[in-house]
Amino acid sequence: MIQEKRMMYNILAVITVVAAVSTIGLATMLSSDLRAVNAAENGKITVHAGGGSMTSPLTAFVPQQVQINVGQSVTWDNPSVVAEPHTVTFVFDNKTATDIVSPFGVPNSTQFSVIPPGSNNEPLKVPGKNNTVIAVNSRSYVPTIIDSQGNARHLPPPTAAYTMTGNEKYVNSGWLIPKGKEKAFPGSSNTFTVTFQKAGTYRYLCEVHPWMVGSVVVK
Ligand SMILES: [Cu+2]
Repeated sequence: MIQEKRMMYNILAVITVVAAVSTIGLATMLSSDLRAVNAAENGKITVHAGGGSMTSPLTAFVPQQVQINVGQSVTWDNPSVVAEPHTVTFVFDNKTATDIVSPFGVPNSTQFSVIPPGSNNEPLKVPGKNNTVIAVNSRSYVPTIIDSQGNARHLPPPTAAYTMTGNEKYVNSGWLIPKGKEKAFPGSSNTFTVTFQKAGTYRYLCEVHPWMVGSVVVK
């Protein structure tokens, strides 16, 4: 009998904890949604890339879809509690799809020194190939535009702004890091603002978490 009572108490305790955790999670998501709505009401449309809490990070865009008029701008930020990077990446030409890390040939030298000296870091050389390293891809990390002719150029971080003509092949925010947490990712970005000049539906994804997708509907 006592054991049965104990089991009941245990089950009740588990249910209470699960309910509390769910409520906190829901409240976090709802407050993110509300922040986005409030931002839009002030005439500035903000979309959050990521968010959530330290133990339950959110890998999603909030809101996932926004609707704007031609000439309006959308700003993406990263409100994550941890220094989790996200990108806002429009791939209009599949040939311009890319990865966050990539192998690169180093024909002249493979001598790298770590910064700061003595830190627990080492560049990744492809096993068996001393002249090939794996490195972070600049076209993912740095704000990058590839125009209709295929010419790539970078925009200056950390708060790049770009006016989209609608003829680009690739438009990427670079790695968005929560403000104040850039130490682990020097030279990364905090926000990315795009002004849309042509009506249409613009879908984008995060290169770090490819299941993170969103869209901007321009009327
Ligand atoms: Cu992401």
